[in-house]
Amino acid sequence: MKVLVINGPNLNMLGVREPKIYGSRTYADLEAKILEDARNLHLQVKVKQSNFEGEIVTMIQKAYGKYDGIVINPAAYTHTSIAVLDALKAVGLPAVEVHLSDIEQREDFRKHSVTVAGCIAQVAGLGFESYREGLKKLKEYLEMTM
Ligand code: CA2
Repeated sequence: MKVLVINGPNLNMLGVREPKIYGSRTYADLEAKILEDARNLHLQVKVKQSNFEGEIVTMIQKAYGKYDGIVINPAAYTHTSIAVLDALKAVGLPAVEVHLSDIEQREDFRKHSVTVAGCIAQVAGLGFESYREGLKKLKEYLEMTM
């Protein structure tokens, strides 16, 4: 099973500031952890990051026909991007939305996710483990449907 992991804006800044919310590990640590989890789950995973909404839309579009599913942390675009939502709906690939922090317990503007409507599930608040749980949920879904 081939899975594309997409990380949105500012996640490349992990470990640089706000360690109380996002932890002190870096983006390189996150990528390494996702790839280790993927190996343990016997998934073929590619990890990508972009600070640009249109680039994320293009990543989702290009995943069509190449990957079996998507794990996505749209970061701030979670709360605003109908373009990312439409791309997820357009390709129709099963997607799981993940967040490091528990967005429901933060500022009001973070409580609502626009993009989750294009996903089969959401995992939030588990730090780096949110990605492992997201990969697991996606694998379970693919095993049921493929
Ligand atoms: O909790 C999450 O994973 C978020 O998707 C992270 C986003 C935020 O906009 C979402 O509301 C929740 C932020 C990405 C990282 O932002 C940083 C900010 C300061 C220092 C380092 C990273």
